[in-house]
Amino acid sequence: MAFEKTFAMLKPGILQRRIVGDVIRRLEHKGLRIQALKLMNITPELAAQHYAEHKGKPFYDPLIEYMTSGPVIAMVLAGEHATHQLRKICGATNPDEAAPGTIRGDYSEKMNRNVIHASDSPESAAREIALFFKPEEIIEYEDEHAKWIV
Ligand code: FUP
Repeated sequence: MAFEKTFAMLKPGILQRRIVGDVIRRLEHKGLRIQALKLMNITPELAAQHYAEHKGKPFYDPLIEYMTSGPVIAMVLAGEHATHQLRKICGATNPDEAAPGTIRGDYSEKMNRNVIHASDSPESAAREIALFFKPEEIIEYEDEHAKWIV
């Protein structure tokens, strides 16, 4: 594992509940560096590409409906082992299993409303980043803070 980019998406309920700041604060405090961030409505086509691996499963149609029900915030985050670290901060997919202190553990009650998406591998992250961002939207910059945390 190494310094890498990963992809996160705050799902529609996060905006409605006014907890965007709380969730992003947790990511920043861990040391993850925001390199791209976009408030956007996702089309059914983009949602279908993003969740292609789940097509045909019983939860697929409600998932696409939920993900297109309101704006999301898509992000590129960078850091040491960023994909692994982000997954740990998010907690288990099922909020019943997500530990207190994790984002899903603290803010969600049901699997189909689990508030945040996080890539499950560096390969998925690369695929998902390319779906949501153009290369020029991802900003490389000097991180003065990095020497204190990396
Ligand atoms: P994750 O990688 O943690 O986002 O989880 P998955 O790719 O397995 O699932 C994607 C999304 O589908 C989850 F965030 C919630 C939803 N889902 C369900 O609603 N029911 C299920 O049984 C599994 C997943």
